[in-house]
Amino acid sequence: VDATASAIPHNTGKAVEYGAEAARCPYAGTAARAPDSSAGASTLSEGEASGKTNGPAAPGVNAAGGRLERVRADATGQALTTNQGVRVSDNQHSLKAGLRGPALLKDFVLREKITHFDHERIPERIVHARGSAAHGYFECLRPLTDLTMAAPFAEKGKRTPVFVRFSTVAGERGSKDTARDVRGFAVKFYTEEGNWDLVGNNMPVFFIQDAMKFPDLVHAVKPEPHHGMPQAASAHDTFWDFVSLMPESTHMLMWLMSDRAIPRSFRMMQGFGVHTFRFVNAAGESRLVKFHWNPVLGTHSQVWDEAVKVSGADPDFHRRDLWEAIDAGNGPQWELGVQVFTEEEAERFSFDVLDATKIVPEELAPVVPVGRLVLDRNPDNFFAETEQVAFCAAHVIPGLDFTNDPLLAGRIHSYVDTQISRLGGPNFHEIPINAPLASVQNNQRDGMHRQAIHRGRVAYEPNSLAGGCPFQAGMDGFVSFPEPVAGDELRGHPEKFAEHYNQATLFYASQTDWERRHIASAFAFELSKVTVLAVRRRMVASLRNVADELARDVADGLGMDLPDPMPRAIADPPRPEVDVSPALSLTARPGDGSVATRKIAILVAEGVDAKAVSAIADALIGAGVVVRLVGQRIGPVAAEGGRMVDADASLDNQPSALFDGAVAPGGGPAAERLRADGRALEFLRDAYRHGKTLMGMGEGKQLFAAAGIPPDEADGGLLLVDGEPGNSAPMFLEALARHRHPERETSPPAV
Ligand code: HDE
Repeated sequence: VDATASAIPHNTGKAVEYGAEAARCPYAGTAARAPDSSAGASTLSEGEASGKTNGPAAPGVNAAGGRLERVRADATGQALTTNQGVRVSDNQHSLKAGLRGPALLKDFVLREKITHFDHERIPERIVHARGSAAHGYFECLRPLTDLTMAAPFAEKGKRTPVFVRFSTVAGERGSKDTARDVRGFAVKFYTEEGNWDLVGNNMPVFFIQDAMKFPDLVHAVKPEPHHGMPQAASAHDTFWDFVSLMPESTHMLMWLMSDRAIPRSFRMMQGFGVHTFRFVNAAGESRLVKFHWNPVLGTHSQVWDEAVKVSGADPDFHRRDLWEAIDAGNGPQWELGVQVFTEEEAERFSFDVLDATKIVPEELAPVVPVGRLVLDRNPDNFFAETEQVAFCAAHVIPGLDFTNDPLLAGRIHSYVDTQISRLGGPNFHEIPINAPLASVQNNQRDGMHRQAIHRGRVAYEPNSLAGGCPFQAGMDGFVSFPEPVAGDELRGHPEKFAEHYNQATLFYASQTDWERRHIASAFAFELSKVTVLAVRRRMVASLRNVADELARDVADGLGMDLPDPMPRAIADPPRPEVDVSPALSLTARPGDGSVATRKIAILVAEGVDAKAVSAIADALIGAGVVVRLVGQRIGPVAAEGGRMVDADASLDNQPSALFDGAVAPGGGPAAERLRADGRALEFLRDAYRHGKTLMGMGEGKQLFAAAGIPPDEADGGLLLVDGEPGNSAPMFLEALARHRHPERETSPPAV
């Protein structure tokens, strides 16, 4: 429509009020001709290459990428259309009877747009609602054909595409990343034998032994139903009421109160399959197996005060960290390790391997590295991939099978069931992120949102009208391991399930002093938020069965007397095989010593020593560190001698908790300005208290004194240096590689 073509206002009565120009025909919008759609990637046709393959992905090729290519949409150079492909002339105005008249019901463009918008949200996951995911591959480094037929372990160097989602458990979809919580670690392997989902957590045990208790556990930890608080936190009455009545939770509580529950990064946490699974080889022989993901960067955590501050400064801290690392080409890696043992060996353990509140200590079955997981591509679309991905503990492939773990049994049911309401019907396996690379043929039909167009009239088996297809695969298909079963139907648990404390004690005994202190103060903090005294008392009484030292520290922290120990379920518990297992300490996995992707702040202000800034920044960047110049405000800063440096962050927009360490370079006027800025002093105090690596250079050293940070030769993470700036960089990098300096901690904090 040519807006100038007609001088007659549409609303003749209002021409004056709105001005003749405005009252003319509606604004036409800018029109661009859509390129020939036959060449575009945004429409689908059966004829297009689907990217589905029946063979293993070639090394270096992510076969899952091809599958998603089929549905990727890109509007570059295209005109706006309705969902029916009709080009939209005006996306600014609804259709009205006169410019000030009523909107018309026949405006199908507006109605389609609003209707779709009204239904944009789907229910969030009942647990693990908040997550972040990435694509990558699993590479077999050691073939396991003697143990399992499972496709990913078939040959050395074989790569299987994966999609991995990390999550918190209790918080809602929009909650924060650094809550004290378990983290989900769910891996979908797109194998040529079908999809295998290893849906694990970053802790190797769980709160409960039997699926029957899962809804109770989740109701207890979620925000309390009357007022919907607290969000993403276990520090409230109902959680502690429940777990203090469930001594089987004690081992998991030790992990949850440890720093494992506040990881520094998804990239720096372990993952575990938790349950005991089965490997089955081609001869039909079975071994029991536990899965471990060990991060190449090591296991590292935050401290509580830091996690609290991060959640205010950047609630997306872990999501951003994962995204940025992959975006920068520093995708994280994990080693997959397996603990393999026989049923006979398991029989002899002092605990039951079907009990998900127990680990198999590495002393009893070593963790053997068999492959590596590499995450190298961010999703294109959060909703389509991260939100719609549907993991399922029941998704196994030939070569893998379940055990009779009663918690696992409930999971085998739950995951498919939950997707039916979350993803709106039984066809969620057709959503591109969930669709297997292996081809799918069966006689399941119809249902909400069916994508496949099944041809022919046969949807049953056996049949003769379709030549008997699709036919049963027989021994080529998934054959359940023929585990013998016997026994009466009854509700109860095996004898060894009744021992609840041995491994909680083992975990505590295996921690360093500072890890133990953190555990005690986490218990004290969480229980201090509990308003019912009897619940606090019951929990401390339970902790007396773990370690008296711990119970005493927690009771001290709560200002209460030590209660009598809680009576145990069994009077004469079996003796554990090991009293200490060093692998349970975070310090057991320092990582490969690399400082790449760590974030360091260099504090700058007017008059800063620009030479020192660039010398230290260059050295850090050379080692792969992410450097930010943090100023009193962002933008150019006049440095000493007329040079300029550019502050890309400010003391307000990136506070100290977001960094792994900080440097205060020299330059008298800068030091003077920052000394007078409470935010700069707070920045250093927080970094110090959080155990981070710090360096003061020349006049920059004055800032530490002003912040009340005492010089301490014995503190390897506090470097106060003079002289050539470049010479100090190696010292700083070495200290940074140690991640934290918890030896400087005092209780209460001196700084
Ligand atoms: Fe889950 N769990 N779970 N869980 N779980 C879900 O499935 C459930 C358990 C885990 O990134 C739900 O799709 C039951 C243990 C992860 O999408 C639901 C029981 C472990 C994720 C469900 C457990 C997990 C879930 C919610 C006890 C570690 C997120 C939405 C019998 C081994 C996956 C969904 C993702 C998600 C049920 C216990 C890990 C409701 C019934 C133990 C990582 O189906």
